[in-house]
Amino acid sequence: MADLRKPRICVIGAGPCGMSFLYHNSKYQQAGETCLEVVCYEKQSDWGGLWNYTWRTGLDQYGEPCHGSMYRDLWSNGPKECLEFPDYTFEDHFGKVIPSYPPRSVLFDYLQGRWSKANVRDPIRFNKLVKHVTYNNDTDDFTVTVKDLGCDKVLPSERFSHIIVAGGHFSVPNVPDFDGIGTFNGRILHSHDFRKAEEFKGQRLLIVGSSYSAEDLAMQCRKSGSGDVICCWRTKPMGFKWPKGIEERPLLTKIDGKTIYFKDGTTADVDVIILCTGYLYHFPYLSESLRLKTSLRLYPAGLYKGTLWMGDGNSKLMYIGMQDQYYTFTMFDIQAEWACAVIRRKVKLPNRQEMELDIKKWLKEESLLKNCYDHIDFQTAFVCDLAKEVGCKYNLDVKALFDRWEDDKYADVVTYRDQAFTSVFTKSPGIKHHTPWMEAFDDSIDTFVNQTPNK
Ligand code: FAD
Ligand code: NA7
Repeated sequence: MADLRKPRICVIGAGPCGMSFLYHNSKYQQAGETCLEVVCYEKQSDWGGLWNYTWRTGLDQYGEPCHGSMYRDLWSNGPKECLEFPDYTFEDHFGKVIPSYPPRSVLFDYLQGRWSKANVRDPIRFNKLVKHVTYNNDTDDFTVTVKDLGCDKVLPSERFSHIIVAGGHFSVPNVPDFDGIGTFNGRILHSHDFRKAEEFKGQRLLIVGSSYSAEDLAMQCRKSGSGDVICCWRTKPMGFKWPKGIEERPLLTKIDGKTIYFKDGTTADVDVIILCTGYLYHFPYLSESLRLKTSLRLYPAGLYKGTLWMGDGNSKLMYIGMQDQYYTFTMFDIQAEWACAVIRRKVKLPNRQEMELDIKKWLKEESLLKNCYDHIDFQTAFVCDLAKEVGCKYNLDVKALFDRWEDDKYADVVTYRDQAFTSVFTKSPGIKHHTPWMEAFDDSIDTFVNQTPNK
């Protein structure tokens, strides 16, 4: 049984969220606070979560569902100044100012720089899949069962006083069915399995969905020479001023051969269907009473401060990064810092009734939001509230940058990634990339970073 006087913490996942927890735990230790035992189980063979790119799709080398949803051509879909860590800026990492929309490899390098500097790899057990987590009412702790994927062996169960769920929620595709889809004479894939835009050169595409993946895959595929792209929407169109070759239509109603029928009575022939229909919250490893069940939203119900599970577990199970995300790395980081502070009793939890009331207040505010600018305001308030709780010395509010990003996208979805932003932490003026995004095909760190600033 875990010694409850001394927390023993299990972190599930070594993606940005789990790593932020390890980072803040190590900060406490560096500051001379008690050293708590933390074990982080990661089913992949390296850290980084989605940022640890894989070419694989379907099942991984161990026969487990492949976690990766990122594609090779991915470039940041928001300015890096919106996700920059105040205590480890991009300038700290690269030693110079770099443009605002880096490719995937540059962002991953930045993340790894912070983790390596803090030396937080030690607690991670790689190739270890968390299979079951249950809460023990009688002993007020958790039993965790883990499989060593390399040895194909379930290890003896372990007991922990706290659980940090940081397994991500953009890995299990939501795959709807459409009339006639089974007879479609072409390729069908979900964005989870999309890896390389070049593959679709010359192909006519139907993209289902009207959110980030739909927008980005439409643009990526056109950039790489695809044929015409039709994006179709269920609730509302994305509404950008699309470049030639991309259009939006209402949702499809049926498919016959290669012909797609849409709600507005139009038809089109396509070669490929890409389902950009989002992801499921899927935590099969958590027992029912510990399992967050939600759709993608800014404030998943049942989490105090968007983090602490109000169901079973006696306030000792926390989820990080489960929100819909405008803020990413800095939001995960402040949630992780808050979780550390709760475990170390630096932040005192109010009684249950007050926690419920706090959740209700946020849910009410969430229900009143009308557009993306409101969403950004809401998440800014969420991040700043946590920052206040932990006494964070930095101002994490980058709402003005997010608002400008949205304006840029609506002004021109082709050129928004060519804009330059100023870091709120270093105040160094932003610089433009040497090549417009639409013409930039070399996404290596070297090419992106080692360029002459255009000042
Ligand atoms: P993940 O990155 O998913 O990491 C979770 C980790 O948990 C993984 O390593 C996984 O292997 C591990 N894990 C899961 N279950 C288990 C288990 N049972 N046992 C052991 N280990 C387990 N964000 C941005 O800021 N900028 C972007 O440009 C951007 N682009 C994106 C593009 C795509 C296609 C997607 C899907 C997301 C994008 N994101 C982007 C958002 C992304 O969600 C976050 O940046 C970040 O990766 C979330 O971190 P996480 O730790 O919550 O989850
Ligand atoms: P999202 O943001 O969850 O969007 C999913 C989209 O799929 C959204 O437009 C949905 O329409 C649409 N959808 C879902 N189910 C259906 C069905 N049955 N029929 C038609 N359309 C459907 O997922 P993304 O992959 O775009 O983004 C996830 C993350 O990846 C994001 O945070 C980025 O960082 C990258 P709705 O609007 O609900 O009608």
